[in-house]
Amino acid sequence: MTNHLYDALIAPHADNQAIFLECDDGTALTFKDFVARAAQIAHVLTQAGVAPGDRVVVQAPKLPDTIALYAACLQTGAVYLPLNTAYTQAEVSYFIGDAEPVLVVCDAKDEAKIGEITKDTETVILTLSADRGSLSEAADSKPTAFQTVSRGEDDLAGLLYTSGTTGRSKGAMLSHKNLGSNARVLTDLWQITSDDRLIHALPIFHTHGLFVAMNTALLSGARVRFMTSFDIDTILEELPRSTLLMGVPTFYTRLLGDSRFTAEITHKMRLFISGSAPLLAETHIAFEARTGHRVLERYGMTETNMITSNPYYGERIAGTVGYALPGTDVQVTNPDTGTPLPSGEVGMIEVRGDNVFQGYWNMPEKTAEELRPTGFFITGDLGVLTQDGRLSIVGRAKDLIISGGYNIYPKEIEDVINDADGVTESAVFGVPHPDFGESVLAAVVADKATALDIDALKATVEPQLARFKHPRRYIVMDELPRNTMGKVQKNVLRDAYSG
Ligand code: MLC
Ligand code: AMP
Repeated sequence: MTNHLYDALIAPHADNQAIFLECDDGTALTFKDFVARAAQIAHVLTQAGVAPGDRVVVQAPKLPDTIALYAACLQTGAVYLPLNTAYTQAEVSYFIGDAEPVLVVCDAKDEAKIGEITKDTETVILTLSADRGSLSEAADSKPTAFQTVSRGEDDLAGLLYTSGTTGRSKGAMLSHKNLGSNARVLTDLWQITSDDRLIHALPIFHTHGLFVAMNTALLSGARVRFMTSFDIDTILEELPRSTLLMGVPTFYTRLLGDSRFTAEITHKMRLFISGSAPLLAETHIAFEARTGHRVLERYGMTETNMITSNPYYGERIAGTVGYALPGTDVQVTNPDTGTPLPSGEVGMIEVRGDNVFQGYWNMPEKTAEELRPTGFFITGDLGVLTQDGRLSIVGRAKDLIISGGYNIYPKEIEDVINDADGVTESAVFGVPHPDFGESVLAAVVADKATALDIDALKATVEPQLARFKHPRRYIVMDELPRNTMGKVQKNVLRDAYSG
């Protein structure tokens, strides 16, 4: 029986007594114990009726059992569907409706809310919480071995939702091969081995913290300092005994903002990796000046896993995202015609390779729009290649705000604001923010007849959207700036309200 990803990431550790996860409370779990725990959870999944190909929705805290649940999904052939813990009931309701999971695993505090969403379905709910939960308790009494379900490289391993420019989130279908190939390439390129100790302070519901960080650690047998969340004091404490950090740019600006962050405490560190949002060249330069380390910036997407990386050996250039990963093709095309452009010209970044997803769940038209018959995926990012193939991202063709590494699609927020009483229309846009990179503002045009009450508007909008999507300021305008075609000029709003 072969299982493409389980056999690569989990099975080899069945007898590995080395430490895998070190937690905030001082407890540690060996790889061997992790494999056994995943097997116990796999038994719980099958008992709950999860069959190969079934989706398991997970909106749970960052715990060792949450990672073991991911491994158990691989082992049982289920499709792992993680959700941001900040998502509201309205947001989660859409994902559950679209993905039709057999099982939802949530924090015990959210069980009633999830129950409300699934009440007319057969969906089973189990809980995972810091103080245990029904999934963990059920797993305790299960056997520590499980007959691994056979899965091929094209079978789905993950379904990760990414918001769309139309406002509706799209589920990116990721196969065993998509995840396995990228983990191999990154582990090799970044030279990750069992001698490494990775500081893991990212959430585990996105590609970065789950696949980039955990899959490479599992593949290489690296030790992971598994932090519940980003906490600067803990990071500073852990740096002198660690070798690797993966973070969003906010991690690096926060570290630089702290005078305790010195070259001395980074002397054991081998590699600092940044991604998910642009790392400002000034951050890269200041980081090197402070520590002597050049941050390695890489570029990726939920749909494609990682696409490019600055070199491990060789020049890491501030403001560039490096070369296409081995086995991945990157081209820059004319956004209107799709024709490849020569180096030096700005255009649409497109990517092809084993890392590129299988399409959007239940959305064949969307898949056809973004995934060419040639296998190239149209990223929506604008970039330019040098003659020797080094990529720089220069902008986005998609209307997207990236705040602290979280993607925020203005259309989703505009739809909620426009539905509120007293609003004619709105435009949501991003402005530079010193900590999060970008921050969300909303320009709102009120109905002529009413005086808009911003507090009432917030009270309508905010319960529907995760906190990180909330506009930090509402600006009431008589009308939105538009070009001659009638299109809202968000660049005009951005220029007017930056700073
Ligand atoms: C938290 N808040 C945010 C926010 N994170 N607001 C906007 N954007 C964010 N990213 C809110 C909180 O709700 C809180 O609201 C307030 O800001 C202060 O919170 P905090 O405690 O200071 O934030 P913190 O917990 O420190 O989180 C910041 C962060 C976190 C940057 C560490 O957002 C984070 O871990 N981001 C990583 C996201 C990520 O993994 N992205 C990868 C996507 S994959 P209040 O109520 O107090 O006002 C991908 C592909 C690829 O993009 O290439 O990798
Ligand atoms: P997501 O949809 O959450 O997977 O986010 C993917 C998007 O993040 C990409 O399309 C880029 O716009 C952005 N992104 C990821 N890495 C980088 C980077 N190093 N520099 C600039 N943008 C990035």
